[in-house]
Amino acid sequence: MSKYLGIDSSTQSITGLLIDTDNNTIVAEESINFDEHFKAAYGVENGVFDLGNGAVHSAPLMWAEALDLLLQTLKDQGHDLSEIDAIAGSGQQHGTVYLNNTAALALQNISSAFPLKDQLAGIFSRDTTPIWMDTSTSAQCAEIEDGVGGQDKLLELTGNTAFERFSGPQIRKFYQTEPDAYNNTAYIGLVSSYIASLLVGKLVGVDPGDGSGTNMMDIAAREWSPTALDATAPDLTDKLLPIAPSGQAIGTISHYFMGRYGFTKDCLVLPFSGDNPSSLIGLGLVTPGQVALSLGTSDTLFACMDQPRTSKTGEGAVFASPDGEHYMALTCYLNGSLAREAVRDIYHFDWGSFAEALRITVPGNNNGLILPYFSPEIVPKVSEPSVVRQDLNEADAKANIRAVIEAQALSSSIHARWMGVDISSLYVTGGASANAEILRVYADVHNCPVHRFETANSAALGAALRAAHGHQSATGNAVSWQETVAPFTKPVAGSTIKPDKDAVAVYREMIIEYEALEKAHTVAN
Ligand code: ADP
Ligand code: XUL
Repeated sequence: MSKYLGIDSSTQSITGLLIDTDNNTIVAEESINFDEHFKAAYGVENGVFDLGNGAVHSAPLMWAEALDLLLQTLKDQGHDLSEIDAIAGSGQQHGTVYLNNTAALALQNISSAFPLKDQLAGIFSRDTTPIWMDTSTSAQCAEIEDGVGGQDKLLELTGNTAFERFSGPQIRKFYQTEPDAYNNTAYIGLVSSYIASLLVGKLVGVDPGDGSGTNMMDIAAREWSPTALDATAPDLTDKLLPIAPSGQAIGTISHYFMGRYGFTKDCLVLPFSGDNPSSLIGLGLVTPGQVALSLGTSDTLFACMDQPRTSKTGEGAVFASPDGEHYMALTCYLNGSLAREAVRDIYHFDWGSFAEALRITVPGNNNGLILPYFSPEIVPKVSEPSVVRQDLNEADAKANIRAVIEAQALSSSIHARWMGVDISSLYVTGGASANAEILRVYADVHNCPVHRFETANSAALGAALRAAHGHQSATGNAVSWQETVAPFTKPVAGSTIKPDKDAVAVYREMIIEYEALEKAHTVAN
């Protein structure tokens, strides 16, 4: 029996996905929603705290508690966790976790008699932690770019211009605003490496996939860049562990998880990566040129590339692929599901009537347009929420719903140009990919077929596949990435949505209008 577990610690939930590679099936898929279980205890809303002025944080202790609940739930459902050969995982990207000098020992001595939350509360040098939705670090972005010798230099070195949500600017802000707490920090990890550290019972490093989302990693060498670290904060090298190659196990599962959930001592743990790099694998994008779309809390459009093609305009980000070989190009929108939920809730719709609204309104929306920045936006850069309507009556619920989806799809086309790939098909994942009416708009805007997958949890699936690939390599049974991903990444039969040629023609015109509206109301990134 060959079973592998993928864990994705995301913005609103933590997901576990268990695969069996003997018969190529997903045998378990379970999510723990943070608001549902922890809103009362931690006060999160949509998994986060909005602290104002663009600062958005979450609670790393809550993520540990959620990990316990996830594994307990899988065990209670009757899954025999002793059958799992290896675990890998992913985390929402960029979020930083700050631990003090008691953390290493606390992880090592943890007792399986008590839950993680009772034993780990003292390990943090910062109780809440900034996540990818945080837009409060524009000043630090400029300072870091200056510090390395300019924006072009940072781009050349790390693959990315400075982004507010990236870890480096966030670390710099912490150092500047809370110098004592910064000095009390012994270890800085990302969401990914923090959850991996819990599993192996020792502090572990960040993988290149997530390291490339920090503005601190030399993208060519896949190692921390001393120049970028110096420009970020003092003594940073001492607080970071070396980058951990994505394909090599970081250890075996700790006695805590063996005692509590029945894992065996041989269960390998692979480095965790970012959720988007993990989705690249989970959608089978191991060949350059393939493109996918994730409609989660954030919406992301991404492609697999041979070389790190960079975005000088700051529209896109480049990450190392956890396949150890390729790169991914990514455009990330903050107003993904949260904007869809905003318009759904304003008009008191549910997802059923939301889909119906899309079904009965016409492509092009009778020229009604919206800029759907219910929250600040990453692409294009918008620092304050601002919703702009053109030829659109705010009272017309159905037209507003269509306008939001059309805006998101048109924007995904405009801001994919920098990737330089010809989008001939789109592989779609994330919670909103369940909604075929949304996917229809994407098929028509991009003029290509859209494929849906069995699971919307592609990051967790990618992690499970990475666990399989890593375990097989470690035990002398290495298989190619193509062979690893192929059986699990076939689109659901009959799910493909083909473009409609009349709608395609409408959107070809509409994109010009939309781009003009966007340009009139935003600054270039
Ligand atoms: P994340 O991994 O970022 O936490 P998910 O990929 O799990 O997010 O997506 C969760 C989101 O999917 C929910 O917040 C919800 O807005 C959205 N969603 C779920 N079902 C539908 C649907 N039928 N139509 C549109 N959106 C949906
Ligand atoms: C990517 C990004 C988000 C997070 C949360 O750069 O910020 O997609 O990874 O999913």
